[in-house]
Amino acid sequence: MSLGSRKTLDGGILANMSNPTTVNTFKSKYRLVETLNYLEGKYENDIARDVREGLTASQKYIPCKYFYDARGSKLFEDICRLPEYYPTRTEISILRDIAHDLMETFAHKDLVELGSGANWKIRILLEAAGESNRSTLRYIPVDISESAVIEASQGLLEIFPELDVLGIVADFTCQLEVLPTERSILFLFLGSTIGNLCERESISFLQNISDNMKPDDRLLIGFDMVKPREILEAAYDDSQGLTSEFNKNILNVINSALGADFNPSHFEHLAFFNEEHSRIEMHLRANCDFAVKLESIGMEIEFKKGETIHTESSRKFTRASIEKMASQARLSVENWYSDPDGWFSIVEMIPDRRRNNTPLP
Ligand code: SAH
Ligand code: AVI
Repeated sequence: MSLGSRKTLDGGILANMSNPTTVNTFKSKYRLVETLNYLEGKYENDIARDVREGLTASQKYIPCKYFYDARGSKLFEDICRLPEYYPTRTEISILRDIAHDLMETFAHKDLVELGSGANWKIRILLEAAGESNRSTLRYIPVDISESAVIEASQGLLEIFPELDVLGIVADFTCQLEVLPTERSILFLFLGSTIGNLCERESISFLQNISDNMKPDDRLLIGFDMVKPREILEAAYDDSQGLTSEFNKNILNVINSALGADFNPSHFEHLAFFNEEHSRIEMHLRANCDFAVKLESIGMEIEFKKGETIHTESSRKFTRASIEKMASQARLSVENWYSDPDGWFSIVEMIPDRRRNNTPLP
Protein backbone atom coordinates (compact mmCIF):
# COMPACT_ATOMS: atom_id res chain seq x y z
CA MET A 1 0.00 0.00 0.00
CA SER A 2 1.22 3.46 -0.82
CA LEU A 3 1.52 5.74 2.17
CA GLY A 4 0.96 8.94 0.24
CA SER A 5 -1.78 11.26 1.34
CA ARG A 6 -3.40 14.26 -0.26
CA LYS A 7 -5.83 17.06 0.48
CA THR A 8 -9.32 16.90 -0.97
CA LEU A 9 -11.29 19.89 -2.21
CA ASP A 10 -13.10 20.16 1.10
CA GLY A 11 -9.79 20.18 3.00
CA GLY A 12 -10.00 16.56 4.22
CA ILE A 13 -7.10 14.15 3.89
CA LEU A 14 -7.24 11.04 1.75
CA ALA A 15 -4.96 8.61 3.49
CA ASN A 16 -3.07 5.95 1.51
CA MET A 17 -3.46 7.65 -1.81
CA SER A 18 -0.42 8.11 -4.00
CA ASN A 19 -0.44 11.21 -6.12
CA PRO A 20 -2.59 11.10 -9.23
CA THR A 21 -1.08 12.49 -12.40
CA THR A 22 -4.08 14.71 -13.03
CA VAL A 23 -7.08 15.89 -11.10
CA ASN A 24 -10.14 16.94 -13.07
CA THR A 25 -12.86 18.88 -11.40
CA PHE A 26 -16.36 19.58 -12.57
CA LYS A 27 -19.14 21.50 -10.97
CA SER A 28 -22.27 19.59 -10.02
CA LYS A 29 -25.36 21.49 -8.91
CA TYR A 30 -23.98 22.17 -5.42
CA ARG A 31 -20.23 21.64 -5.44
CA LEU A 32 -17.06 20.74 -7.25
CA VAL A 33 -16.40 17.06 -7.83
CA GLU A 34 -12.96 15.51 -8.27
CA THR A 35 -11.79 12.78 -10.60
CA LEU A 36 -8.28 11.53 -9.89
CA ASN A 37 -6.38 10.12 -12.85
CA TYR A 38 -3.57 7.68 -12.01
CA LEU A 39 -3.08 6.50 -15.57
CA GLU A 40 -1.56 9.39 -17.47
CA GLY A 41 1.94 8.46 -18.58
CA LYS A 42 1.43 4.89 -17.34
CA TYR A 43 -1.22 4.09 -19.98
CA GLU A 44 1.11 5.07 -22.85
CA ASN A 45 3.93 2.88 -21.48
CA ASP A 46 1.64 -0.05 -20.73
CA ILE A 47 -0.07 -0.10 -24.12
CA ALA A 48 3.31 0.10 -25.93
CA ARG A 49 4.64 -2.85 -23.88
CA ASP A 50 1.45 -4.93 -24.13
CA VAL A 51 0.97 -4.43 -27.88
CA ARG A 52 4.63 -5.17 -28.62
CA GLU A 53 4.34 -8.39 -26.60
CA GLY A 54 0.91 -9.37 -27.96
CA LEU A 55 1.54 -8.80 -31.64
CA THR A 56 4.82 -10.72 -31.62
CA ALA A 57 3.32 -13.79 -29.88
CA SER A 58 2.63 -16.90 -31.99
CA GLN A 59 -1.14 -16.43 -31.39
CA LYS A 60 -1.34 -12.64 -31.71
CA TYR A 61 -3.38 -10.96 -28.97
CA ILE A 62 -4.25 -7.53 -27.56
CA PRO A 63 -5.45 -7.23 -23.92
CA CYS A 64 -9.15 -6.39 -23.83
CA LYS A 65 -8.74 -3.48 -21.42
CA TYR A 66 -7.70 -1.48 -24.51
CA PHE A 67 -11.25 -1.62 -25.92
CA TYR A 68 -12.27 1.20 -23.65
CA ASP A 69 -11.52 4.65 -25.00
CA ALA A 70 -14.46 7.08 -25.09
CA ARG A 71 -15.90 5.41 -28.22
CA GLY A 72 -15.35 1.89 -26.86
CA SER A 73 -17.17 2.80 -23.63
CA LYS A 74 -20.11 4.16 -25.64
CA LEU A 75 -20.19 1.09 -27.89
CA PHE A 76 -20.21 -1.17 -24.84
CA GLU A 77 -23.19 0.77 -23.46
CA ASP A 78 -25.00 0.20 -26.77
CA ILE A 79 -24.16 -3.52 -26.63
CA CYS A 80 -25.78 -3.65 -23.17
CA ARG A 81 -29.09 -2.55 -24.73
CA LEU A 82 -29.04 -5.26 -27.43
CA PRO A 83 -31.72 -7.97 -27.28
CA GLU A 84 -29.02 -10.64 -27.71
CA TYR A 85 -26.82 -9.29 -24.87
CA TYR A 86 -28.70 -10.82 -21.91
CA PRO A 87 -26.05 -10.26 -19.13
CA THR A 88 -26.87 -6.61 -18.39
CA ARG A 89 -30.64 -6.92 -18.10
CA THR A 90 -30.34 -10.20 -16.18
CA GLU A 91 -27.89 -8.79 -13.64
CA ILE A 92 -30.04 -5.66 -13.29
CA SER A 93 -33.09 -7.82 -12.52
CA ILE A 94 -31.14 -9.55 -9.71
CA LEU A 95 -29.84 -6.23 -8.37
CA ARG A 96 -33.41 -4.87 -8.23
CA ASP A 97 -34.43 -7.87 -6.12
CA ILE A 98 -31.58 -7.59 -3.62
CA ALA A 99 -30.91 -3.84 -3.54
CA HIS A 100 -33.14 -2.97 -0.63
CA ASP A 101 -31.80 -5.67 1.73
CA LEU A 102 -28.25 -5.04 0.62
CA MET A 103 -28.37 -1.31 1.27
CA GLU A 104 -30.46 -1.37 4.44
CA THR A 105 -27.48 -1.36 6.75
CA PHE A 106 -25.37 1.08 4.77
CA ALA A 107 -24.14 4.36 6.14
CA HIS A 108 -20.71 5.96 6.30
CA LYS A 109 -19.40 3.51 3.74
CA ASP A 110 -17.59 3.79 0.45
CA LEU A 111 -19.12 2.04 -2.53
CA VAL A 112 -16.11 1.18 -4.66
CA GLU A 113 -17.14 -0.03 -8.12
CA LEU A 114 -14.30 -1.60 -10.09
CA GLY A 115 -14.69 -1.31 -13.88
CA SER A 116 -17.68 0.92 -13.22
CA GLY A 117 -18.62 1.90 -16.80
CA ALA A 118 -22.05 3.56 -17.03
CA ASN A 119 -24.01 4.32 -13.86
CA TRP A 120 -27.06 2.10 -14.50
CA LYS A 121 -26.36 -0.52 -11.85
CA ILE A 122 -25.14 1.73 -9.05
CA ARG A 123 -28.26 3.86 -9.53
CA ILE A 124 -30.37 0.89 -8.45
CA LEU A 125 -28.38 0.50 -5.22
CA LEU A 126 -28.33 4.23 -4.49
CA GLU A 127 -32.05 4.50 -5.07
CA ALA A 128 -32.61 1.64 -2.61
CA ALA A 129 -30.32 3.27 -0.01
CA GLY A 130 -32.74 6.19 0.43
CA GLU A 131 -31.83 9.86 0.75
CA SER A 132 -30.60 9.86 4.37
CA ASN A 133 -28.23 6.91 3.85
CA ARG A 134 -27.12 8.33 0.51
CA SER A 135 -25.96 11.53 2.14
CA THR A 136 -23.49 9.56 4.28
CA LEU A 137 -22.24 7.31 1.47
CA ARG A 138 -19.45 7.99 -0.94
CA TYR A 139 -19.47 6.47 -4.43
CA ILE A 140 -16.03 5.72 -5.90
CA PRO A 141 -16.18 4.60 -9.56
CA VAL A 142 -12.87 3.11 -10.73
CA ASP A 143 -12.34 2.69 -14.44
CA ILE A 144 -9.61 2.74 -17.07
CA SER A 145 -11.88 4.95 -19.20
CA GLU A 146 -11.78 8.56 -18.04
CA SER A 147 -14.83 9.53 -20.07
CA ALA A 148 -16.82 6.71 -18.44
CA VAL A 149 -15.87 7.87 -14.93
CA ILE A 150 -16.66 11.53 -15.60
CA GLU A 151 -19.93 10.95 -17.44
CA ALA A 152 -21.19 8.40 -14.92
CA SER A 153 -20.33 10.74 -12.01
CA GLN A 154 -21.97 13.76 -13.61
CA GLY A 155 -25.10 11.78 -14.43
CA LEU A 156 -25.38 10.42 -10.87
CA LEU A 157 -25.00 13.84 -9.27
CA GLU A 158 -27.85 15.16 -11.35
CA ILE A 159 -30.11 12.47 -9.89
CA PHE A 160 -28.63 12.36 -6.36
CA PRO A 161 -27.19 15.83 -5.61
CA GLU A 162 -26.60 14.85 -1.95
CA LEU A 163 -24.18 12.06 -2.93
CA ASP A 164 -20.43 12.31 -2.39
CA VAL A 165 -18.57 11.05 -5.48
CA LEU A 166 -14.83 10.54 -6.01
CA GLY A 167 -13.94 9.32 -9.50
CA ILE A 168 -10.74 7.30 -9.97
CA VAL A 169 -9.16 6.59 -13.34
CA ALA A 170 -6.87 3.61 -12.78
CA ASP A 171 -6.13 0.05 -13.84
CA PHE A 172 -7.78 -2.26 -11.32
CA THR A 173 -5.41 -5.12 -12.20
CA CYS A 174 -2.36 -3.30 -10.84
CA GLN A 175 -3.36 -0.05 -9.07
CA LEU A 176 -5.71 -1.07 -6.27
CA GLU A 177 -3.34 0.61 -3.79
CA VAL A 178 -4.63 4.02 -4.90
CA LEU A 179 -8.03 3.37 -3.30
CA PRO A 180 -8.90 5.24 -0.12
CA THR A 181 -9.24 2.79 2.76
CA GLU A 182 -10.21 4.89 5.75
CA ARG A 183 -13.92 3.95 5.67
CA SER A 184 -15.67 0.58 5.33
CA ILE A 185 -16.04 -0.46 1.72
CA LEU A 186 -18.60 -2.31 -0.33
CA PHE A 187 -16.59 -3.52 -3.34
CA LEU A 188 -18.66 -4.07 -6.48
CA PHE A 189 -17.26 -5.90 -9.48
CA LEU A 190 -20.28 -6.27 -11.71
CA GLY A 191 -21.08 -7.19 -15.32
CA SER A 192 -18.96 -10.40 -15.22
CA THR A 193 -15.91 -8.25 -15.98
CA ILE A 194 -14.11 -10.87 -13.87
CA GLY A 195 -14.65 -13.20 -16.85
CA ASN A 196 -12.39 -10.96 -18.95
CA LEU A 197 -9.45 -11.82 -16.69
CA CYS A 198 -7.75 -15.17 -17.24
CA GLU A 199 -7.83 -17.69 -14.39
CA ARG A 200 -4.44 -16.67 -12.99
CA GLU A 201 -5.20 -12.92 -13.19
CA SER A 202 -8.61 -13.31 -11.56
CA ILE A 203 -7.19 -15.30 -8.65
CA SER A 204 -4.42 -12.81 -7.95
CA PHE A 205 -6.86 -9.89 -8.34
CA LEU A 206 -9.30 -11.47 -5.84
CA GLN A 207 -6.49 -12.44 -3.50
CA ASN A 208 -5.30 -8.85 -3.46
CA ILE A 209 -8.79 -7.61 -2.55
CA SER A 210 -9.30 -10.36 0.01
CA ASP A 211 -5.96 -9.68 1.74
CA ASN A 212 -6.81 -5.99 2.07
CA MET A 213 -10.44 -6.30 3.17
CA LYS A 214 -11.16 -4.78 6.58
CA PRO A 215 -13.56 -6.55 8.99
CA ASP A 216 -16.63 -4.61 7.81
CA ASP A 217 -15.82 -4.61 4.11
CA ARG A 218 -18.02 -6.55 1.68
CA LEU A 219 -17.40 -7.83 -1.83
CA LEU A 220 -20.07 -8.45 -4.48
CA ILE A 221 -19.14 -9.96 -7.85
CA GLY A 222 -21.29 -10.55 -10.95
CA PHE A 223 -20.72 -13.82 -12.88
CA ASP A 224 -22.11 -14.85 -16.24
CA MET A 225 -23.00 -18.54 -16.08
CA VAL A 226 -22.56 -21.34 -18.64
CA LYS A 227 -25.64 -21.74 -20.86
CA PRO A 228 -26.44 -23.14 -24.31
CA ARG A 229 -23.87 -22.25 -26.97
CA GLU A 230 -26.42 -20.54 -29.31
CA ILE A 231 -27.40 -18.04 -26.61
CA LEU A 232 -23.78 -17.31 -25.71
CA GLU A 233 -22.59 -16.91 -29.28
CA ALA A 234 -25.51 -14.65 -30.31
CA ALA A 235 -24.66 -12.32 -27.40
CA TYR A 236 -21.18 -11.79 -28.87
CA ASP A 237 -22.14 -11.66 -32.55
CA ASP A 238 -25.27 -9.54 -32.66
CA SER A 239 -27.34 -8.96 -35.77
CA GLN A 240 -26.77 -5.17 -35.74
CA GLY A 241 -23.00 -5.61 -35.85
CA LEU A 242 -22.34 -3.52 -32.72
CA THR A 243 -20.06 -6.14 -31.16
CA SER A 244 -18.10 -6.25 -34.41
CA GLU A 245 -17.66 -2.45 -34.25
CA PHE A 246 -16.64 -2.70 -30.59
CA ASN A 247 -14.10 -5.41 -31.44
CA LYS A 248 -12.60 -3.42 -34.33
CA ASN A 249 -12.44 -0.25 -32.22
CA ILE A 250 -9.43 -1.72 -30.42
CA LEU A 251 -7.50 -1.11 -33.64
CA ASN A 252 -8.49 2.59 -33.60
CA VAL A 253 -7.27 2.80 -30.00
CA ILE A 254 -3.90 1.38 -31.04
CA ASN A 255 -3.73 3.63 -34.10
CA SER A 256 -4.09 6.74 -31.98
CA ALA A 257 -2.00 5.57 -28.98
CA LEU A 258 0.90 4.14 -31.00
CA GLY A 259 0.80 5.97 -34.34
CA ALA A 260 -0.20 2.72 -36.06
CA ASP A 261 -1.92 2.34 -39.42
CA PHE A 262 -4.31 -0.57 -38.85
CA ASN A 263 -7.15 -0.55 -41.38
CA PRO A 264 -10.13 -2.04 -39.49
CA SER A 265 -11.75 -3.11 -42.77
CA HIS A 266 -8.91 -5.62 -43.26
CA PHE A 267 -10.40 -7.64 -40.38
CA GLU A 268 -13.58 -9.66 -39.72
CA HIS A 269 -15.18 -10.04 -36.30
CA LEU A 270 -15.13 -13.59 -34.97
CA ALA A 271 -16.80 -14.82 -31.75
CA PHE A 272 -17.22 -18.43 -30.63
CA PHE A 273 -17.66 -20.49 -27.47
CA ASN A 274 -14.52 -22.44 -26.57
CA GLU A 275 -16.01 -25.26 -24.54
CA GLU A 276 -12.71 -26.63 -23.27
CA HIS A 277 -11.90 -23.29 -21.59
CA SER A 278 -15.53 -22.37 -20.93
CA ARG A 279 -15.13 -18.97 -22.54
CA ILE A 280 -16.33 -16.89 -25.45
CA GLU A 281 -13.32 -15.88 -27.49
CA MET A 282 -13.39 -12.78 -29.65
CA HIS A 283 -10.85 -12.46 -32.44
CA LEU A 284 -10.17 -10.18 -35.38
CA ARG A 285 -9.44 -12.28 -38.49
CA ALA A 286 -7.36 -10.81 -41.35
CA ASN A 287 -9.20 -10.97 -44.67
CA CYS A 288 -6.06 -10.48 -46.84
CA ASP A 289 -2.25 -10.36 -46.53
CA PHE A 290 -0.86 -7.00 -45.34
CA ALA A 291 1.61 -5.30 -43.00
CA VAL A 292 0.93 -2.75 -40.27
CA LYS A 293 3.37 -0.06 -39.09
CA LEU A 294 3.37 0.97 -35.44
CA GLU A 295 5.39 4.14 -35.63
CA SER A 296 5.88 5.07 -31.99
CA ILE A 297 7.23 1.63 -31.07
CA GLY A 298 9.21 1.25 -34.30
CA MET A 299 7.58 -2.00 -35.41
CA GLU A 300 6.10 -3.46 -38.56
CA ILE A 301 3.91 -6.54 -38.21
CA GLU A 302 2.86 -8.83 -41.04
CA PHE A 303 -0.56 -10.47 -41.24
CA LYS A 304 -1.49 -13.45 -43.41
CA LYS A 305 -5.06 -13.89 -44.65
CA GLY A 306 -7.00 -15.98 -42.08
CA GLU A 307 -4.72 -15.31 -39.11
CA THR A 308 -6.33 -13.81 -36.01
CA ILE A 309 -5.68 -11.40 -33.16
CA HIS A 310 -7.27 -12.72 -29.96
CA THR A 311 -8.89 -9.60 -28.47
CA GLU A 312 -11.04 -10.89 -25.60
CA SER A 313 -11.96 -13.92 -23.55
CA SER A 314 -15.20 -13.82 -21.61
CA ARG A 315 -15.27 -16.76 -19.24
CA LYS A 316 -18.56 -18.41 -18.34
CA PHE A 317 -18.86 -19.91 -14.87
CA THR A 318 -20.54 -22.68 -12.91
CA ARG A 319 -21.13 -22.72 -9.18
CA ALA A 320 -18.25 -25.17 -8.83
CA SER A 321 -15.82 -23.04 -10.87
CA ILE A 322 -16.74 -19.94 -8.84
CA GLU A 323 -16.28 -21.75 -5.52
CA LYS A 324 -12.93 -23.13 -6.67
CA MET A 325 -11.69 -19.70 -7.77
CA ALA A 326 -12.88 -18.15 -4.50
CA SER A 327 -11.07 -20.70 -2.39
CA GLN A 328 -7.87 -20.26 -4.41
CA ALA A 329 -8.15 -16.55 -3.62
CA ARG A 330 -8.72 -17.22 0.11
CA LEU A 331 -12.38 -16.16 -0.17
CA SER A 332 -15.57 -18.07 0.47
CA VAL A 333 -19.11 -17.65 -0.72
CA GLU A 334 -21.33 -15.94 1.83
CA ASN A 335 -24.45 -15.22 -0.25
CA TRP A 336 -25.56 -16.28 -3.71
CA TYR A 337 -28.21 -14.51 -5.81
CA SER A 338 -29.43 -15.66 -9.25
CA ASP A 339 -32.20 -15.07 -11.76
CA PRO A 340 -34.82 -17.86 -12.09
CA ASP A 341 -33.07 -19.32 -15.18
CA GLY A 342 -29.65 -19.35 -13.50
CA TRP A 343 -28.14 -17.30 -16.34
CA PHE A 344 -26.30 -14.85 -14.11
CA SER A 345 -25.19 -14.81 -10.47
CA ILE A 346 -24.26 -12.09 -8.04
CA VAL A 347 -22.10 -13.56 -5.31
CA GLU A 348 -21.07 -12.06 -2.00
CA MET A 349 -17.67 -13.31 -0.89
CA ILE A 350 -15.87 -12.91 2.41
CA PRO A 351 -12.21 -13.56 3.28
CA ASP A 352 -11.68 -17.10 4.59
CA ARG A 353 -10.12 -15.69 7.76
CA ARG A 354 -13.47 -14.16 8.67
CA ARG A 355 -15.26 -17.49 8.35
CA ASN A 356 -12.51 -19.34 10.25
CA ASN A 357 -12.52 -16.67 12.93
CA THR A 358 -8.81 -16.20 12.52
CA PRO A 359 -7.69 -12.98 14.21
CA LEU A 360 -7.18 -10.17 11.73
CA PRO A 361 -3.70 -8.73 11.33
N1 SAH B 1 -19.45 -2.68 -14.63
C1 SAH B 1 -20.12 -2.20 -15.83
C2 SAH B 1 -19.19 -2.08 -17.03
C3 SAH B 1 -18.63 -3.38 -17.54
S1 SAH B 1 -17.64 -3.12 -18.98
C4 SAH B 1 -21.28 -3.10 -16.11
O1 SAH B 1 -21.49 -4.04 -15.36
O2 SAH B 1 -21.98 -2.87 -17.10
C5 SAH B 1 -16.05 -3.26 -18.30
C6 SAH B 1 -15.60 -1.94 -17.69
O3 SAH B 1 -14.36 -2.17 -17.04
C7 SAH B 1 -15.38 -0.87 -18.73
O4 SAH B 1 -15.97 0.34 -18.29
C8 SAH B 1 -13.87 -0.75 -18.83
O5 SAH B 1 -13.43 0.55 -19.17
C9 SAH B 1 -13.43 -1.19 -17.46
N2 SAH B 1 -12.13 -1.85 -17.43
C10 SAH B 1 -11.71 -2.89 -18.18
N3 SAH B 1 -10.46 -3.26 -17.82
C11 SAH B 1 -10.10 -2.44 -16.81
C12 SAH B 1 -8.94 -2.32 -15.99
N4 SAH B 1 -7.90 -3.14 -16.15
N5 SAH B 1 -8.91 -1.36 -15.04
C13 SAH B 1 -9.97 -0.51 -14.87
N6 SAH B 1 -11.09 -0.57 -15.61
C14 SAH B 1 -11.15 -1.53 -16.56
C1 AVI C 1 -17.22 -6.13 -20.01
N1 AVI C 1 -17.37 -7.53 -20.33
C2 AVI C 1 -17.83 -8.31 -19.21
C3 AVI C 1 -18.10 -7.78 -21.58
C4 AVI C 1 -18.26 -9.30 -21.78
O1 AVI C 1 -19.40 -9.73 -21.98
O2 AVI C 1 -17.27 -10.02 -21.70
C5 AVI C 1 -17.42 -7.17 -22.77
C6 AVI C 1 -18.04 -7.53 -24.08
N2 AVI C 1 -17.41 -8.03 -25.09
C7 AVI C 1 -18.23 -8.23 -26.09
N3 AVI C 1 -19.44 -7.90 -25.70
C8 AVI C 1 -19.34 -7.43 -24.44
